[in-house]
Amino acid sequence: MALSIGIVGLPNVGKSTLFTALTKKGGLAANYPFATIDPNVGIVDVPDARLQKLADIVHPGRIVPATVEFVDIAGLVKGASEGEGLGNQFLANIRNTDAICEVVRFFSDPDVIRHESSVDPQSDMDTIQTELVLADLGTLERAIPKLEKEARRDKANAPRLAIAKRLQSWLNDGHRAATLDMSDEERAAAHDLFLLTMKPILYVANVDEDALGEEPPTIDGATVVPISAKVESELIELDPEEAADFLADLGLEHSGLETLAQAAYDLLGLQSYFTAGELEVKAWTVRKGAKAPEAAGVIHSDFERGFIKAEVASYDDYVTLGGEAGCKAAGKLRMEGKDFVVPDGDVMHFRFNV
Ligand SMILES: Nc1nc2c(ncn2[C@@H]2O[C@H](COP(=O)(O)OP(=O)(O)OP(=O)(O)O)[C@@H](O)[C@H]2O)c(=O)[nH]1
Ligand SMILES: [Mg+2]
Repeated sequence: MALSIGIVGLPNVGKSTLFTALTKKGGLAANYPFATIDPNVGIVDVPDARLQKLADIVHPGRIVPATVEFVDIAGLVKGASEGEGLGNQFLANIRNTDAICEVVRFFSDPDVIRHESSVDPQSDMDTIQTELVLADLGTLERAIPKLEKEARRDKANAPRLAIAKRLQSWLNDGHRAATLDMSDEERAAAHDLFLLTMKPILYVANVDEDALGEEPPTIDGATVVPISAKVESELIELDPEEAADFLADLGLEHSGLETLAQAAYDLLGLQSYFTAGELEVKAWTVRKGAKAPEAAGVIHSDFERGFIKAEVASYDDYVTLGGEAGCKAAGKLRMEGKDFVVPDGDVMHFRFNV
């Protein structure tokens, strides 16, 4: 399943510009029927240059990159959680995402009107945080009576009620749910509440073009990805060579999409491993620190259930030695068992039996 990211921010900060650029550039994953999903949901490929290198060796029928799903919603304004503006009714659309990407206006263009509640990046972020916190308080207000009933019916449900109440008072003090100190069990129970401020958040600083090469602005202990939505929307009009030249002129190596996708992977502690065969070369997304059976389970639950062994080559060996046969001949094709912690980029082949 694709990693999904909800885009939030004040009105007119460049959310849709960024979303459109991301979605167009990445192209829709072929196996995803666009017609059946909301127009504000876009699935984009995660660019990974290693896939092409592997394909040059294996000559597969197709290359299948990992994907990230972005969900664009209307701008949030002060009071959104009380029904002000449009954003509030769309917040439900991002309740199921894995992370939140907040676009913050840093660009100066006087022609683009700032929303009335927009003053500067810090106060803009405070406004958004307040609205997300208020939305979560609304969620808790609706959830708590049900949890009380369940706790009365069965004592085993009491811890779920307790954490909901702790979260309520934490959020009432203006904090994000994610920063509350919780045990693993509490965290799991909290997860079932689908709170927006439980999700990891990354900030896109929508900066002026000439600020792209500079140090990114810092935001208290948060991941900040400097992007120019305007540049991204220009990049998608170019063919790959022109786009590379344009990026080079700006002193950049990667497009905003690549940087953003990578930042999201890092934020969520994710990495890729590859499968390479005649049919396809494919990137799979797995947790950092995952062991071989869990990685196998990303392909199919049968692979995890019936896991026997994994044949593994590191990406570097695979490329240097020209593929599986070369790795085997050089003794670099390893057999790994169920305790093997999968590193980023390994080329894997699973043996299983169900
Ligand atoms: N100069 C400049 N203008 C931008 C940039 N990004 C967006 N804009 C302009 O800002 C205006 C608003 O952009 P949108 O992408 O529609 O903003 P939004 O955040 O989706 O706005 P809402 O959906 O209303 O909340 C448009 O006129 C864009 O062309 C940027 O990086 N630089
Ligand atoms: Mg928009």
